[in-house]
Amino acid sequence: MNRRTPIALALLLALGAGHSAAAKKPEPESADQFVARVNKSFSDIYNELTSASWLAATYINEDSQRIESAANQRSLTMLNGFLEQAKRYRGHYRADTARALQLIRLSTAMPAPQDPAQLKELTEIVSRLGAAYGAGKYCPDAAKPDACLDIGEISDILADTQGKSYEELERAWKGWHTISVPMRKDYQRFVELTNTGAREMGFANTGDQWRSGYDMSPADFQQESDRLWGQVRPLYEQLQCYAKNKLVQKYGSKGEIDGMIPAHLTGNLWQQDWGALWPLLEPYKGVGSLDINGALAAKRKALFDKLVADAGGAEKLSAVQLAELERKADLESAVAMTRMAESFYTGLGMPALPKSFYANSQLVQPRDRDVVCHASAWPMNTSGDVRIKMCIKPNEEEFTTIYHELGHVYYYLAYKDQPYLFQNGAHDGFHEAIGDTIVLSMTPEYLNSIGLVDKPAVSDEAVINAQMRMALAKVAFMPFGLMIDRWRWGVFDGSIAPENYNKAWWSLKAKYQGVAPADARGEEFFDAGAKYHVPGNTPYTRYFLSHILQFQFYKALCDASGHKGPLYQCNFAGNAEAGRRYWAMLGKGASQPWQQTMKELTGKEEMDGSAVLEYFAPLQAWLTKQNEGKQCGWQAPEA
Ligand code: X8Z
Ligand code: ZN
Repeated sequence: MNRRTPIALALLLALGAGHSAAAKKPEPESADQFVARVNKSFSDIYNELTSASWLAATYINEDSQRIESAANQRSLTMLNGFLEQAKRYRGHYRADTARALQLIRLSTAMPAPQDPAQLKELTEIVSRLGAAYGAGKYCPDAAKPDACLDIGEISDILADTQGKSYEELERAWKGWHTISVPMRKDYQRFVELTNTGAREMGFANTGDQWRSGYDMSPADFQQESDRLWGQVRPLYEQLQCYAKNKLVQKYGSKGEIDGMIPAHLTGNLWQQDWGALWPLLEPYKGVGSLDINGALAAKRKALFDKLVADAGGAEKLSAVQLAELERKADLESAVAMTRMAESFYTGLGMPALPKSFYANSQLVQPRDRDVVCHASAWPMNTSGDVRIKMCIKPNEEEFTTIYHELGHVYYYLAYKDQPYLFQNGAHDGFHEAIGDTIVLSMTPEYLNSIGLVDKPAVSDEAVINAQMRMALAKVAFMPFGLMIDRWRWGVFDGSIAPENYNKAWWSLKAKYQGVAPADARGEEFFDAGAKYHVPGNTPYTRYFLSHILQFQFYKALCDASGHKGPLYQCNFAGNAEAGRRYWAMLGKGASQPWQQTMKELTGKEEMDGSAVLEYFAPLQAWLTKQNEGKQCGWQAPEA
């Protein structure tokens, strides 16, 4: 939850009902008064909704779903009431008021029908979908319910690209994709209902509403996203080619499918982060050790060993006591990792996290119930009660995800004094880019400074290794960041019919990512539903935009910090000027068009992929050389 969920309580305007003919006609509410009332009403009811959603995500059962759905019903009904009232202020002239009025229409990603029965149905579906994803498990043996695997366990299998066989990886990948089969019908209905809501709000469909949040027309935005993809695509194609040929070296002809990468071989359920392929793709073996997984696991083990020693040694402890200490070590390790991330932000001059953050966040997976493990950051109210919800394990991906989540948290803290409607990112890609900009600053030098890796090697080979590590997270992600909403835009506008949901999903994965399933995935599956943001209804183009923006922000902050030399070497940790400029940008929230906010930080009004290319220039040249004479490109099946 990085954008709050919508809010509402249908307060009808008191337009003088019951007053005598002689009584003075009451003044109609001015646009500014209306906006002020909307801001206050949203703020007042907000906490109730977030508490209900928090419970539903951290304590999955039918009761919490019911409460979440009821809270959503109330808030969406209030929103719909305000939307009706807002119509009288159409064409309002004052820029900030007109902006606030438009933001009311964009304040939910789930436009709800005016009809109360349909609205109720929608909130029930969305709670059910969220719970189904969070509690999703693959049960290899129906007779052994205790042997079911959750997403964490399945992800661990998939990431073990060295230890597991081709078949084991495939089984785990297919296993996870069983969880979404039952979601298909609900999702189809969800599309119909939100489309009705979107049309009532004056949008062509839900996708059109989503594309309207960028201070430009939806059509221009679509074109803009194509343009940005065009800038970075050649870099992705080089990486895809290199990875594919390495997979062919390892697995023979099974390592590719018409030039595409088999979906279960990238170490990630959705092929969005290829970090787990490091052992296969590391350019220069062992040059500049960047074994962050090993370092974090060792720290966790040291915490456990100390707890055991303090308790008198393992031989004195029962199995139950040892399990409790394992648990304690998990939590201490997660807190220590979070503190390291917090230190980056406070080192830039930002405030320490409130005590309530550590008291109320969910940092590790509870043992006794189902929760949504997918990481998220929460503004519980509109005045600084912030939390994250994660199931942290001591590994690199989780470590960088904490920095990502704290980016959301610091955005919430920075804009908390804005009116409710402006308490948001300049656009949603900004929100996603804040923490990731910091992740770009986690150079080998930075990682060494916090005691995670040895003193960095200085050589061309070390540069390529460090760049590859970043590219497997960032470049591999880019086409994935785009394709999810290419699919949903098509689903919402009807160009992808329900009977083609899965076919269209895989043809977009082929087109953008150059990825294919090992076996045909017919319409008996609903593979889109196996990705959190689809049942969770979080728009996804934001992450693609973020992967462009974060390099622009990084460059701007590096410049502000006085960095000289190649962009990829910049680490702005501890730099007060970079911190001051970043915090100033965050504080603006959504109070002005994003182009203005962008200009204040970077000097430019456009999103632009050239900082990505500047950053990865050494790797792109290296990849091009490696791929010389190799078979590149792929044949995507007909759409
Ligand atoms: O969902 C997330 C964050 C929460 S906003 C953990 N991300 C996307 C994903 O995991 O699919 C971050 C990168 C992409
Ligand atoms: Zn995020």
